[in-house]
Amino acid sequence: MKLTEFKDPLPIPPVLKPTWKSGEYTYYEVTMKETQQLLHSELPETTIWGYEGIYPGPTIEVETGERVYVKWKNGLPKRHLLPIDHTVHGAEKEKPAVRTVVHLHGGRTEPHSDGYPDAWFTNGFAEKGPFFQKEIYQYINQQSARALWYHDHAIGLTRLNIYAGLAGFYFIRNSHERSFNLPSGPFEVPLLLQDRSFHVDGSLSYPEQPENNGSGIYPSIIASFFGNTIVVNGKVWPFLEVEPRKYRFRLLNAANARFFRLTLDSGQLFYQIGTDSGFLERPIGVGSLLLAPAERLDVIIDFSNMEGKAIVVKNDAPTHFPNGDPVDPKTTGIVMEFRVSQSLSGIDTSVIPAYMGPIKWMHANTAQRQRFLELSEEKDQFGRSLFLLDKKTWDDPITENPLAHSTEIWSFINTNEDDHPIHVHLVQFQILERRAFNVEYYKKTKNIKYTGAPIQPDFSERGWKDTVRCPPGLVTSIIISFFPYTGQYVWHCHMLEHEDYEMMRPYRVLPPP
Ligand SMILES: [Cu+2]
Repeated sequence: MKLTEFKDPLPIPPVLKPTWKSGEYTYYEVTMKETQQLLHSELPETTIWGYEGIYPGPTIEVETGERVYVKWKNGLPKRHLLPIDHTVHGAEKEKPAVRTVVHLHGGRTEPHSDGYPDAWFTNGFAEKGPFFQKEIYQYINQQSARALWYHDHAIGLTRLNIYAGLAGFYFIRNSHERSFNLPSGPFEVPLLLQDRSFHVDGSLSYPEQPENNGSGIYPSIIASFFGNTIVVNGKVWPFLEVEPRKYRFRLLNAANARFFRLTLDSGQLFYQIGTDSGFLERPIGVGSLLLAPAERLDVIIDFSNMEGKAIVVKNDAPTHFPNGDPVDPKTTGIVMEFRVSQSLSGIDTSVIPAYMGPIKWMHANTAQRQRFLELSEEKDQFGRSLFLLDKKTWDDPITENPLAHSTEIWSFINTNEDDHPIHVHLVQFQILERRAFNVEYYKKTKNIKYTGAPIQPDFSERGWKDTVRCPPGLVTSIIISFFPYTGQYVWHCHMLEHEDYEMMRPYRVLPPP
């Protein structure tokens, strides 16, 4: 059964209303609930898990410096919607099947509010993981305007909990952003991109075992999930009616493992104004947008003079990325459609700013330390793929322990075939360079023999980031300052099947001596 594309309008997640707001702080309560939602009008309703019972969750909007408290509550049933692999660390049979913990991705958050994977809790906080500290999380939002997102991070279940629907946007706003006169209000649209597969009864389909993996484990984790439909803001292949004017789109790749490389079939450019963590210095016009899982892009599309046109957003990122199978042009190659069918409600006075302000560039010679960290593919005891960071598992002792307020270079040596999007909690960083090296020689000797000159980051990446693509055969170097908190965080690959199966490590920011 092939669902008809562009059948349903794009939903826009509602903005969450605070439970309490004073001059000092804002307080939200958010309950995770199991509900039914229509993800395509030709499908029966789908059982999903949503923050406040909707998928994606409501958008949280805050100001720079606003003190925000959120009580994340688990109101989910005892039984999981999706197949749990009990051989995965943290998801053992004796643990509660339904455990949740919320991470605000891109936030500079104190450790006990960061959603540490072992700080999980069950319905009504009846049971709690060993790192659980508090019911109400604090976010001080000492960050400039940008798009963050909140999502589940429970140990051994993240891929399943996010697949069930537990993700939403979190925008930080400020007067600097407002001074640009960007398209706003109805002309600013969040786009949360995912892929999903469905059973004919409308229920979410997630593989229970990799094909022919011979592990004998059932259900078994898979190496990467790729769905056969593209879902935007919780609708399969939606359309959006627009006016002939400029729109700002806040793009987020919230897929488990799929990369997106987006183009407009009108041949138009996207004007990119921001990265994961704020504005670029200047806008860039680009024909295609590449988004690895967890990356965000802030772009403007100008629909002026396009009255009556239908513009399809296409995707051509191979699965796996970058060396996998091509997408199917009739299904996973299609994302959504813009219909320039509405008449202009008023003159478009919004602008694409010529300059958004300076970025304080960090230089390699300011780093106190450089760490070389291999991204490797191994086999587990059952013969399944196992991806590791620096050849270590989640349970190995902590080895990344930077001092607070110190600066380090982390160089990710990718010796396997996948491009891994590496995310470091607490911090934002800049990409210094990528450089080709001799993989076979490295595997034999553990020495890096470079085979090419340093490659500068893409223009689209020349800003603050919290997630970096680490392509195969390259050493990808980022520069990070660790502040303002000390304590224990995690860093990991954001392909969720990798993250859940050992491609995640704790790290600790130590107080200065
Ligand atoms: Cu990975």
